[in-house]
Parts: sequence; C-alpha cells; structure tokens
Amino acid sequence: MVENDSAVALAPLITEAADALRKARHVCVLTGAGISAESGIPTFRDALTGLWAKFRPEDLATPEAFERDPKFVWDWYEYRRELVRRAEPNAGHRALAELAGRVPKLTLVTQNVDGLHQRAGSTGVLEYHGNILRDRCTAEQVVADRSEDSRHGLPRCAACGALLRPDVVWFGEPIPRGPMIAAAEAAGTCDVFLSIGTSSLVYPAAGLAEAALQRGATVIEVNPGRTELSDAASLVLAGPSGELLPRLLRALA
Ligand code: BV8
Repeated sequence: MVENDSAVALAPLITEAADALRKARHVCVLTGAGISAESGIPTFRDALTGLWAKFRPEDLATPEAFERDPKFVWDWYEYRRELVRRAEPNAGHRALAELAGRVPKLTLVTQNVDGLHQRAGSTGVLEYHGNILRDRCTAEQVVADRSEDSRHGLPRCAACGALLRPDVVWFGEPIPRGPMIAAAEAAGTCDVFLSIGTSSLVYPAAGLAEAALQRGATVIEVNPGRTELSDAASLVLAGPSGELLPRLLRALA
C-alpha cells in the first residue's frame, strides 16, 4: 500500500503522467516481473527459493544449465509453471488492457513468460522472452506437443521424440525475431514509453527505454523501488503497479 504522504506526493505526478498519455498518438509499454508480483508470482530474483535458492537466474535459465542437467532445470520450470497456472491477472494487468482502448495506439512488450497480460484481455502482446506454458522441440526448434511416454520424467516431442524445453529465451540466446523488430519499432516511434515493474537490468529489453529516451519520448517508470532507469526517466511513479495503474487510468478519464 502506498503510504499516505507519498500518495499525496504522487497525485501531481499521476496528473502529469495522465496529461502525457492524453496527448500521445502511440504509447509503448514494457513490463517486467514486478507487474505480476501482486498476482503471487515471485519476481525473477525472488523465484529462486528452496532447491534453487543458491543459484542465480542467469545460471539456471541458460542452454548450458539445460545441457548439464535437464531434469534439474525442468523441475524449476515445472515449479514456476504451477505458480503461473494458479495465478490470476491483477488490477495492473487489467488497467493496461483497458488503457489500450483509451489511446490511439498501444504496443505492449513483456519480459514476463506468464501470459497474464493476455488473460487480462490485452491483445497483440509481444512476448519478448517467450512463454513458460509452451514446450519447444530441441531438434526442430518449434512449439511442440508432448509424447505420451516422457521417459525418465523428461518431456519428449510427440512428432520426433526429441527432448522438449520450455519455449522461453534463455540467457545467451537471441530474442525471437518478430517481437524484437516490433518492439524496437515501437520504442523508436512512441510518444510515451511506460516502464512497469522491471529492474531494467536485462538486455536487450532494457535498451528499449533508452531508445525511446533518445527519440525524445516521455518515459514514465512505475516501480516501488529505484532501478537502472529511474535517474533517466521523465517521471517516476514510485509504488506498486496494481495500485498506480488503475489510478492513472482514473486520472485519464
Ligand atoms: C542475448 C526468460 C545475444 C527465461 C529471461 C548488455 C549489457 C550487459 C549484459 C548483456 C548485454 N546484452 C546481453 C547481455 C547478456 C544478458 C543480460 O542482459 N544479462 C544481465 C543479467 C546483465 N542478456 C541476454 O543473455 C539476452 N540474450 O543477449 O543474446 C545473442 C544475440 C544473437 C545471437 C545469439 C545471442 C537474453 C536475455 C533474456 C533472458 N531470459 N527470461 C525465464 O523466465 O526463465 S530474462 C528474465 O529476467 C525476465 O524475463 C526479465 O527479463 C529478467 C528479470 O528482470 P525483471 O522482469 O525486471 O525482474 P526483476 O526481478 O529483476 O525486478 C523486478 C522489479 O519489479 C524490481 O525493480 C522491483 O522493484 C519491481 N517490483 C516489485 N514489486 C512490484 C514491482 N513493480 C511494480 N509493482 C509491484 N508490485
């Protein structure tokens, strides 16, 4: 909950952000793990509990880690999949879905692999880092179904029997071409760029706000904590997105 004094301090900033949105022809939004925190999905750095506590995400979410011990990596993804399946979109996700109907054009780019934006009603979501609920065949590199007999607990491709992996982008792997080009295009042509719930540490996603700044767009950060982007942002709305995005929408009305 945003403390009262900061809630008061936030009011003029919310008005300023709403003014910028009201004038915008094209709004580009980048979201990170923070927008799903209020849905009970731990942020990326917090997703390392229990068995995986002593690992850095950069060590687990890599082709090398999967090569080394696919069962260990799959167990981590199955644990996270369970969290995603049990989660519901929150007021922050819903506010963004509604915002798309309030501005001439909105491009939503997400680093999240949880699919909650789509479940909240957002369309044309650019899944910059893939989706955790899809399987990809390690041989054909296409989204695939699971074969009945997943020997040794490892899922196999129904078409060719090869090992399946989660359809996400691992560290050291390129961003899927379509979302990468569309996101760069949007960041490079938007009037307002909203950076929501991201630490702005992981590239090339973190470079999108920089591209928008270079283009002279108004960059608005929504995050309860300071990030790599906070100093450069035009406006910082310091608080949880599940509270501040509905407030922003109300201020837009
Ligand atoms: C690549 C999918 C090359 C998997 C993920 C330039 C400089 C430095 C390093 C690099 C560089 N360029 C590339 C690199 C290397 C690397 C990188 O960036 N490393 C980092 C760690 C320094 N990047 C890569 O490897 C990328 N690939 O470069 O390939 C290439 C090119 C061509 C050909 C071959 C190779 C790929 C990166 C993608 C990796 N995959 N996810 C999975 O999910 O399992 S990244 C993953 O981590 C997430 O998707 C997300 O992107 C990132 C986590 O960041 P956030 O989402 O921001 O979450 P975080 O926990 O950090 O922060 C949460 C924030 O929320 C906090 O600020 C908190 O305050 C806030 N918050 C909390 N509660 C709330 C809230 N906000 C609002 N409301 C709340 N209630």
